[in-house]
Amino acid sequence: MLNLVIFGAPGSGKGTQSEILIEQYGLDHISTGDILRGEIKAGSELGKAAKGYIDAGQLVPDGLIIDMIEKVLGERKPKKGIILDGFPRTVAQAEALDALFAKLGTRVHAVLDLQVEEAELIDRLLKRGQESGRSDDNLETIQKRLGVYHAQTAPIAAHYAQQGVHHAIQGSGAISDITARIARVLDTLA
Ligand code: B4P
Repeated sequence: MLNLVIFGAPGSGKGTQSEILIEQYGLDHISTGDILRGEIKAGSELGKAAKGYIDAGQLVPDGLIIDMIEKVLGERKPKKGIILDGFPRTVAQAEALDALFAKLGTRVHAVLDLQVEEAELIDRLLKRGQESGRSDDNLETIQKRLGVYHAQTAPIAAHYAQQGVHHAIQGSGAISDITARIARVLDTLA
């Protein structure tokens, strides 16, 4: 089993690198952002509850996210492992994940922390907003999301550093170069 957390600020390339890693390593993919957008599209109760937070650049409350992850982890039976993309996003979520994985007899093997300069993050997300029309990819909401990232999400790095599984990855440059940097880290785990 190889359980990876792909971590970083909004726009750091989590979704982009996850797509490549699931192909290369045969991992199951759980993106909380994608699941929430799917729930919003489907008009479910969870989607209705999440929409206001996402459009405002805020995190969806921990209780809703942790219940959602518990359900998804129970439904999927990953054979080779899992890549968690966009989760955990708070220390409370990281602690809940540790407990869920412990119940399943497994753990987080590596946290890949994609590090990108703020100006580049804003540039990437504005570009994506023009192409995808995502409701949270506008300048005002992007700036709020970056503030939330620094206040609530970045402290998770220390949580995983204590467990000895945190890896900083330089996240700017060509997408394939970043994948190669990640592969070098994963090779050291084998
Ligand atoms: P997410 O969907 O996770 O959105 P994100 O942080 O913007 O990252 P994403 O993975 O989509 O983008 P990527 O960096 O790959 O979350 C959206 C919202 O959902 C959150 O704000 C929150 O409200 C809610 N939510 C989700 N999970 C939650 C949780 N656990 N708890 C509470 N709330 C939660 O890519 C961005 C752009 O950069 C792309 O256009 C890509 O093409 C480009 N790019 C990538 N790599 C590049 C490179 N090397 N060079 C140039 N461009 C690159």
